[in-house]
Amino acid sequence: AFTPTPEDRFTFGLWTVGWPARDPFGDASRPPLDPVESVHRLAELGAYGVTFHDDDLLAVEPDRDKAIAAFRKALDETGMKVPMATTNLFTHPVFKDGGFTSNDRDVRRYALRKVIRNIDLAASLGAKTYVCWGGREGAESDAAKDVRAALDRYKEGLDLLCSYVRERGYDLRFALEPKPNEPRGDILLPTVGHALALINELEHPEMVGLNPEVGHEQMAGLNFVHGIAQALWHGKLFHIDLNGQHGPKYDQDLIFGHGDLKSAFFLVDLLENGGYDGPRHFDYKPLRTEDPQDVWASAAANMRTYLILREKSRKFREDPEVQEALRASRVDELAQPTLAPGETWTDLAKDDFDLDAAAARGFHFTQLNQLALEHLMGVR
Ligand code: GLT
Ligand code: MN
Ligand code: MN
Ligand code: MN
Repeated sequence: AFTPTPEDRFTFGLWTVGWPARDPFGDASRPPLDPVESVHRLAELGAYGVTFHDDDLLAVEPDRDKAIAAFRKALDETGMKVPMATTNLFTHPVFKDGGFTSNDRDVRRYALRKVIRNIDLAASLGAKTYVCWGGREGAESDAAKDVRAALDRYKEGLDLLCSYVRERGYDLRFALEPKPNEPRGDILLPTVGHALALINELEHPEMVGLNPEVGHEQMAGLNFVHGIAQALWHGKLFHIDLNGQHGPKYDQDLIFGHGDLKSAFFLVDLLENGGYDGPRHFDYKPLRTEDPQDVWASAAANMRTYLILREKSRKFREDPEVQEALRASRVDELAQPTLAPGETWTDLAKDDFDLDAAAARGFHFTQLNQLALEHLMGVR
């Protein structure tokens, strides 16, 4: 029952299963993984597709043309899709002060060329979303970065990329991925809210949305489910990075559900009922302790956890006691506009309102929350 199929639209970054587990304190604990093998293995596990950075394709084959040919062949053989692609503007030391917002103008121009080259490949593979994670766009010192100028350059870069996509006639939209810190001390566009605000200043705001990552908002101490709900409300949830995180600390990139499980439950409930129809994309890191076989167990665990939570959410919504608790908590009453059609502020004065009675009314949220937890814990 919890076996994924392509209809579930699960996707994985090549850089996730392919992470050789090099960290700031230790060398790689696994050998490099051929993207061709990743495509085949993920297809066997029931995934719908893969996503990639330009440089991910070169993990074992340094010749770009050969690497792309082998990747295309694997996609053809398996029927795997590429709904999203992105650019690595963070590994090479040239990007140490950023790509689009490096103080070094030559680097900014190189970064844009690097993105444009991979956009052509992404479009030819049928990708509909192009992610921009500005991991190096930031600073460690407030003296070192003129943030207002950096935002001008961020906008300039995104405007230029949008105009490129329009000129080429590609069916491609951009998705910004917020993160508060790591690898920079402070990263620009640290949260969903900051990124949404920048999008409104762009030449083509309709072409740019978000790719929020579970762990990144939680690193900032924020409620991911609320962030996703607001992104949906703005029509800006173009894509999503699912993973796990234990609160504000370094970016853990755990398997989905292996961090804050309760938040993962409410997230799946929102994605399944809130109008998101994009891929369910996992951006996690198999633990450094794991061997190459364990990597595939970890990939499967992401999808299985999602499917279990999807089932739990369905049962939660169907449970008559939950429906009664939702009514008792008046959750549906919030959907009712505060003024009736035709009313204005003058009508507010006509209310026959009993202040003491309203103040005394309880909302009974405890019962509702407990029911959710009991569904999640599997006792209902
Ligand atoms: C990198 C980062 C992720 C981003 C990827 C897209 S790459 O691993 O940590 O959160 O989504 O560039
Ligand atoms: Mn992360
Ligand atoms: Mn990551
Ligand atoms: Mn991510």
